[in-house]
Amino acid sequence: MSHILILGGDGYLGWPTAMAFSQEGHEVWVVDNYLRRSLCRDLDVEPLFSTPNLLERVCVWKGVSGKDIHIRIGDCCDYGFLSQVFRECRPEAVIHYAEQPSAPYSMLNQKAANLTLTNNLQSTLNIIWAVHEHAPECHIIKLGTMGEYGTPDIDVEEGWIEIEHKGRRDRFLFPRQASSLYHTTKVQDTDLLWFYVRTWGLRVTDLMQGPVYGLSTEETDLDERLGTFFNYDEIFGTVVNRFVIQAVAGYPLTVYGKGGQTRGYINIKDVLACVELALMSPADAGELRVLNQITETFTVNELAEKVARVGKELGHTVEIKSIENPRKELEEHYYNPTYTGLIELGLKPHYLTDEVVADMFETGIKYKKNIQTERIFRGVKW
Ligand code: USQ
Repeated sequence: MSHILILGGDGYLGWPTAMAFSQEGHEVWVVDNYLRRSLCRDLDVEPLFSTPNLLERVCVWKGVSGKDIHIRIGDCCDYGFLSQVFRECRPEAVIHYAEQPSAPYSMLNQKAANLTLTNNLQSTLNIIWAVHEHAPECHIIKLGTMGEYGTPDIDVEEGWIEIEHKGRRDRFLFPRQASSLYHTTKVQDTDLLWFYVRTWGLRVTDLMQGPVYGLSTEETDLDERLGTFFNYDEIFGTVVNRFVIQAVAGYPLTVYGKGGQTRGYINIKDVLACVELALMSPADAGELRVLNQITETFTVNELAEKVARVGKELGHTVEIKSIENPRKELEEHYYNPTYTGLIELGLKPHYLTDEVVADMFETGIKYKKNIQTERIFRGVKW
């Protein structure tokens, strides 16, 4: 049993992670400042169904599981607050989800850009310092993104690449070229972590995650009130989740541009499994371990076709509509990432089967009356 500190523990991934680790018998501490909730409120992009706040969530969890989760409401950018949490919790592992996670949000305007940059880098720097000062053996598990690599015309390696130059060889972080300010802050996070790994011998795992889909985990399924934050809007919703809700609402699936954009995807259940695998076999002191956290790749067109086919089988009328791409990204490109590290650690993937898509439809149908179609597309352009 470990002391685990989950930063950003109210979010789409944070809350399911907290329950999963609590269920495993770990002593779990959750920190959040409700940034995601307040941004959603300000932009009028509330999730598909409302979720209780952390105080209520931990009470429901206690009732369902008999287990305690400790919560602290505050901002990881406040070093005094974070230091206090580290002193109380004495974590053996810290899981860092405490970032502004949306590419479109980061490109909305100067204020949003500033918030994204400041929040993401300051929180990472504070975590590094808190580990250094209060828990130097603590394993930092950091949510990075596959978007750090971009879509280069060569195979994407798992974090590192050997380069031979003028007859000499060395190992470097794989070249990064992000396509939004949000993704750029993740590149900068990695640079910060790598600098302090070299300097102070920290132990760090950087999980390079692709877009996540789904909303069902073992623990969220125990009680409706334990559900996670599920966005379907353009700002905070990821593409598979959006397509399912669009199909339920009878809104043509919004394929951006040619739809040949290829990404690596992962089921929310596998996110929890990957974080647990990283926890169970920590990085060494002085190691920045990078794992590509995806289980299969799809083009946007393939995703739209899959959602449309399953939707039609379930009796929905589903249209696919290519719209002008609001983003600057390649719409047709080579993409061949390596993602063997987590499989070698023991990951047994849950793939995007028709059954999984059909289950997502079921939830969409249940909350259909809450879907507000004007939230689906606003055209945040860059
Ligand atoms: N897309 C569409 N139609 C839509 C929404 C998205 O065609 O209605 C396309 C996008 O243009 C993009 C792809 O689908 O090519 C994925 O977009 P997304 O919105 O699902 O994902 P993205 O903005 O890249 O960001 C998400 C998470 C982020 C995470 C990232 C992993 O919000 O936190 O880091 O996925 S990755 O994409 O590998 O960088």
